[in-house]
Amino acid sequence: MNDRIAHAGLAARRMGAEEAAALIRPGMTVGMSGFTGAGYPKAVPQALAAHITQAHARGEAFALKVLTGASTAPELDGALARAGGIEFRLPYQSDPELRARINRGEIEYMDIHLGQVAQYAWFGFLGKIDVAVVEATAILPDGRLLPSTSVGNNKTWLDLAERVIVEVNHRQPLGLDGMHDIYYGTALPPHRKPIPLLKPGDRIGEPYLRVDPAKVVAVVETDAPDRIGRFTPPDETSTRIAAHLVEFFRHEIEAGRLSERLLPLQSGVGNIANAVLLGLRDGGFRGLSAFTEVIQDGMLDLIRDGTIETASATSFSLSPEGVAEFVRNIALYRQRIVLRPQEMSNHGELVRRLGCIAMNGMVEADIYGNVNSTHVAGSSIINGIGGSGDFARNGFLSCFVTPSIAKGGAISAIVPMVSHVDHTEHDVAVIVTEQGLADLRGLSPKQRARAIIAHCAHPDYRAQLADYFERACANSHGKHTPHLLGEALGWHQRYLDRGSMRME
Ligand code: 0RQ
Repeated sequence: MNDRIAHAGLAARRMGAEEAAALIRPGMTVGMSGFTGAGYPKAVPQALAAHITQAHARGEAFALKVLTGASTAPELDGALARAGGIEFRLPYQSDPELRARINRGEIEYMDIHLGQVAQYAWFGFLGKIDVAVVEATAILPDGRLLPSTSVGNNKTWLDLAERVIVEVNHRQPLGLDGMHDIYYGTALPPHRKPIPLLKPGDRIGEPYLRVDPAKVVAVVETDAPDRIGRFTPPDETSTRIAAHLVEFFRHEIEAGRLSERLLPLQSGVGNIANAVLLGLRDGGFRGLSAFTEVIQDGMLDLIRDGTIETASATSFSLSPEGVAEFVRNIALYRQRIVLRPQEMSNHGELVRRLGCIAMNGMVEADIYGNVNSTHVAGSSIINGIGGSGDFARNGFLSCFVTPSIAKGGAISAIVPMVSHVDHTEHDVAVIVTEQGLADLRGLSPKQRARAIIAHCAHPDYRAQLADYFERACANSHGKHTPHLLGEALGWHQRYLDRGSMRME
């Protein structure tokens, strides 16, 4: 036994990653830990990838159904995809190798709201979960697990899987103890009860993950950091997007629809989200709260300086500098941060009760406010819907942000019709680009189109969009949401054919 593995029976099941990986057989469904590059198993997936490569060299088929919390890292998604070892993957992913194989049609990928994965598994919609591979910070004397830097779907995988492999990562700080809140009051319909959470910082569960020690077939020790890249400092575009949003919040305060402390913030991943958070601090906001999925570097800064008082999430996504700061001040962060299972951090009931302000990135929006968060030209996936839909549908305010152009101006992020729909016009209240902000609340489709074209479109595309809209208003079959169907997706086709959406 050592200080991190304090259960005698589980200490006796320690073994190397290769031996543990050999317990996973072809065709199995494996639930792995990991959410936005944090808390994923570091050793077993790589050993598994090596086994798969060897099996393929012998001419044997070997592929798995891989379920996670959200995106992981090259050591998991990258290694297994490269080995040709994934036949099915769910939910959100962001690994370049995995993405390339999905887009080549080699891997089946199911994109699903992050808040709904656990119940989908509990409903039996994903079939049997054969093995859970879950990273922990430590194992307690009674066998419960001190979670690591993400909780994700770990509770569900540990409860449902027939067999469990635990990776105990010595690199994860023991100071995480007390930061997690694992709610065990969930039930299946028709036996569900209200979830007793009224404020983002409420603790309604227990700090540890339960697992039946009899199911644990292997304990593997690792000593490796989460692998998350550095954030680029906010550029002019993201700073302008942030400024538009901050001005909008000020306007809402003046109108009496928001207080100075706003409402719990949800902020997506990426550099724009980071810039928005910095914009709030620079805008003089204090005593805010967050009910979100991921805590990035930007949010850590705001918690330290008091801009944000309490934050609830399911994962940390910190750069190496962010990790160093987190470890340095972990006692402070433990008082301010709660990490929950993603079925709670992203729960529609809670998002609606708390009245979250949802701010998420998007690929494109159309003139009526439908949003595509996931696909390029309607068919190539970038990452996935993530939790954006959990918050957009249920939040108090649903904001989507993007630069108005992509690929050096060859693409307009505002198009006549989105090439893929993740968030329908009914779930979208505010669209922001560096050009401006369109407040769509209470507007009909044609009113929305005028606002989006005037405020969000890039000047290079504004006249082209206005021309489409006017001709659609004149010639469309129906005049409620005017479209010229033969032309509506023509902008995307032009980009594929000629490398630009511009009409010249
Ligand atoms: O591609 O890297 O090849 O240049 O898309 O775009 O501008 O860097 O923006 O990093 O904020 O990502 C929607 C993908 C935006 C993200 C998306 C190309 C662009 C670039 C990335 P390159 P940017 P971001 C909480 C909520 C869904 C999940 C979500 C996302 C690349 O925000 O995945 O919201 N959201 N989760 O060039 C073609 C366009 C494009 C385009 C951008 N219109 N057409 N390509 N790109 N616009 C977190 C979780 O749920 C875990």
